Amino acid sequence: QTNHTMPQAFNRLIIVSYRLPFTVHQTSDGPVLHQNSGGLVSAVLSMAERLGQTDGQPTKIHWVGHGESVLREVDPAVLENEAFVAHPVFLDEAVNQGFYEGFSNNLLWPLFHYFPSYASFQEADFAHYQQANGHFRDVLTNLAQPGDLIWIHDFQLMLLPELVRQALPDATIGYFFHIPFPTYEIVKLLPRLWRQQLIQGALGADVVGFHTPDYGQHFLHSVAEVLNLPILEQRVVLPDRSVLVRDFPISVDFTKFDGSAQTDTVTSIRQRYQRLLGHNRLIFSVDRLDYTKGITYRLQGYERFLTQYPDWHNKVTFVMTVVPSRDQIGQYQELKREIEETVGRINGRFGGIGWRPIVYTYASLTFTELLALYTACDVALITPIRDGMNLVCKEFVASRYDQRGALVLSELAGAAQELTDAIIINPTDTQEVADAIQQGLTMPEPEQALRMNQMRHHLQNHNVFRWSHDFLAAIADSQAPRPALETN
Ligand code: GDG
Repeated sequence: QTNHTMPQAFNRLIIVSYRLPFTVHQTSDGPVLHQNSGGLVSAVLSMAERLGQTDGQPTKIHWVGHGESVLREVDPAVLENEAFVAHPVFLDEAVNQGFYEGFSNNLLWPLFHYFPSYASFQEADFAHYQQANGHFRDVLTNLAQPGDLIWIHDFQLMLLPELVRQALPDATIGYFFHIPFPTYEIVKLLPRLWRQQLIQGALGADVVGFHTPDYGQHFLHSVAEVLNLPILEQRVVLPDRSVLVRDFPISVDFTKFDGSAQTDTVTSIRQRYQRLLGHNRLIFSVDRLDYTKGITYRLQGYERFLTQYPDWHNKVTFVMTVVPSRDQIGQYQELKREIEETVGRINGRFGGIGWRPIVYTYASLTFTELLALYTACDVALITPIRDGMNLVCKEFVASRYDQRGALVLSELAGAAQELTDAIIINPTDTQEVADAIQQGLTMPEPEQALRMNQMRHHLQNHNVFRWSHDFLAAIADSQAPRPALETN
């Protein structure tokens, strides 16, 4: 693995995201924090290892995020482990509701994924969004010291970079956007004041990062349209400084997936699954319950495949896992009902006593179960209608140390711009999906190996450590003195 070192220019790293990387567990001794694992956490932990020492101890990462109310009572010692110090931002329930469920999940999420008809424009939600971003700013201004690097994440905190900039004009701030940034035609649907504040908000950072060059271009176009600011190459020119806007494609911890896939635990779960499924060929998908993930079109594509390629009846099983998410919201409940109806219909139409064409679960998998399925399947079917990046497809590729399996990937996932050796499809074209499943199931082994190796090679080099390193290095670079930018 390439050694990506932490730029030396910073004292402490402060990560800011809506969620803290902990889950709270209630025990008889009171609440205990349990550290989550995930891409961002491992990327940040790898940075921690490279931050060096403070008073003979590894330097800890500070993480600011929304604090569940149980954390109000806890001893501050509980908010710290060997790697992190958590700084909870406590929000009033109504504020959190309007900010997170309302403005973030019911407006920005659908709008920025090109589902404007799902977007709910509520003035009260915007007020709560402003208030909540202000609470994050308050916690940060109490915490930050000169020399710190503040790295803010995602669409819930779009106003925060500018709020921090106003309070701490010399702060070093990075902002990374994890979802698509849409074309100006979509941004224009936001009331004038909202779009001005959101774009201005992001520009409080020194560097604004996106997954793909397109998202960055869309953002720059909105900057020009909404704020009428000059843009020079990839920099927005402000009176006293400039902001670098660039793509930094997020990725996975390649070595972790590659290594874990080869362990005895994963192998034995994989063999158990294969036995249970009668050694059928396997198609696999996993996503959070979300209308952006294209689950219904995927089912229709599979149905078309079963209709047109009947030789596969009894010989193939589609294991489709949907992970519970936001299912208190009407649109998500409706989607869940639609998925379950479609699964029932397809299983009823084609299945028999000894064969279920779709094995559907609405639950989360453990990490080892996930790896067992990544490595057991013949085809991974990843068909979002819109996805900022999509890490599932990258994890699947990283897990395939055996160089087998085919990836069917939507052209509307950010990842499709990198994983060009996948079978790239349009998810709404159910005929194309049906044919891609057939192509994946019948792909000769040498071709599977060739494609898989190209993609693995790419991910080995473009892993999550490179992502965080490149982002932080761009910030360090933006701090270096440079001649004033001039525009004509
Ligand atoms: C957002 C953007 C962007 C899923 N089910 C289980 C499970 N997972 C893990 C996967 C993967 C993660 O959740 C899902 O990541 P994605 O990237 O696919 O999707 P979003 O949650 O929508 O993430 C997305 C991402 O941010 C990063 O910037 O790529 O475009 O929408 O890591 O492995 N993990 C376990 N059990 C499950 O059942 N253990």
